Amino acid sequence: MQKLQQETDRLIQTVAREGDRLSGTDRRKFLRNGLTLLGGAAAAVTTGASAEEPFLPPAVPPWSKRLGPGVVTNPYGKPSPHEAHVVRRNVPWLTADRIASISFTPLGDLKGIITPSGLTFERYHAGLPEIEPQKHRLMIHGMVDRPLILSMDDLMRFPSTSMIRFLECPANGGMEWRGAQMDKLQFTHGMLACAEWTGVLLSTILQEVGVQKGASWILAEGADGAHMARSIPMDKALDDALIVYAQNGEALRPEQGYPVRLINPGWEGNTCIKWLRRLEIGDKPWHMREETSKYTDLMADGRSREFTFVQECNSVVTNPCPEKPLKAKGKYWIEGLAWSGRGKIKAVDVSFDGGANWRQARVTGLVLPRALTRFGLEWDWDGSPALIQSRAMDETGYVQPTYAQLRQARGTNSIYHKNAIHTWRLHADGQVTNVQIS
Ligand SMILES: Nc1nc2c(c(=O)[nH]1)N[C@H]1C(S)=C(S)[C@@H](COP(=O)(O)O)O[C@H]1N2
Ligand SMILES: [Mo]
Repeated sequence: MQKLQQETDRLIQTVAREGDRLSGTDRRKFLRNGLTLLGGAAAAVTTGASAEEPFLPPAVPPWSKRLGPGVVTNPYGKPSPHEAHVVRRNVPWLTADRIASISFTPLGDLKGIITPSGLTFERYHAGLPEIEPQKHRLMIHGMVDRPLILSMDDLMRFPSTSMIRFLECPANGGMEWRGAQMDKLQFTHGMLACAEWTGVLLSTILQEVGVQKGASWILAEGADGAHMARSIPMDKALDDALIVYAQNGEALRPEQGYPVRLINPGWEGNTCIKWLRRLEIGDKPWHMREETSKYTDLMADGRSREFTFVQECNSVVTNPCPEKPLKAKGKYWIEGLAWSGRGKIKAVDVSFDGGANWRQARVTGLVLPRALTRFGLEWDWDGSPALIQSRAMDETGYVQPTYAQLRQARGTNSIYHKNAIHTWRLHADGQVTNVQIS
């Protein structure tokens, strides 16, 4: 940093000095050519003549010499074309086809804690249904006094609330149970997003229909071809489950369940039924396909755990990562994301030697319960190889386990709920690869 500052100061002084000496055409020529007089590397960074060369001030780039297009060129704004690489991606070999598949959030390119709606991972069991909102209805029935069928307009008349919460598929990182399989952060941790969700608390709707005595579970069912359905305990319904119609300030995107979905904050993304059409109130769980053959945890002794709803405390370093290698030795802001389905993140430690030594990172920005939380710390890279890890602790005191601890508790049959401490190997050339060290 200091070196860069000194170099910049020197260049600016030289420009001022040389510029003063010249006048008229000479001066203009000098400014146009920027610092070419300095020769060598400095000259290469001044003219912008080739694709990689910056326009070092005071050289004036072409975009400062003309008018740009006016307002409403993009009636709905899009990212800069230079950010075209920041997109959702899928892994073709992971699923048999794209209809029942998953795409991943590009975590390495994101800042702060909010995932842009258009980059939120997608998970479909039967593709993306095209729903006409004026024809869509949400039915609430079963053990209730006053069953209801709500239109979207009806739903919007109930008191509305917003919360920033993460959404994570419990299969996130599931491929890593078998060793370090995925080559990018996008694929090791990208079944993850965080948004401001707006809608009506499920408890508000339950009050309206009048839940009968003895009711203890709710079935939420989607309007997609899969009719995906999950049983939700009444406690969660009365706590913070939200019937959501908006994400990050605008209507839900079709991919995320337009026009209405369920969000169970901090719980398996799978329980957050999209394209929500039916809520049935009952006195026991339904044991649907997605809670028996899938979304259970097969333990070492052959038994399966059902209804493991909570997404436990987890974290990952997002810079550096395989997509964001380091360019040269020197100072960096090492950062990442931490989250816990049980509440707020309390602390995050970072190791550069595979867990032998730990440094406490700074938790930055908003710290919200069941939300992605940013952490970061300064690190002076001396150019030698490193094993970079992060280890998060949530407000309940739970600490993210090592792979050895996780496998000891859970065996190796699992797919879901992998939250072990992750390791990036930083190589001497700055490249980063995915490794597992116990
Ligand atoms: N109706 C319906 N709801 C669904 C799904 C689905 O296929 N159909 N997929 C579930 C799964 S497995 C996950 S992880 C989340 C993903 O939400 P997202 O696609 O908005 O990221 O939605 C859940 N809700
Ligand atoms: Mo999922």
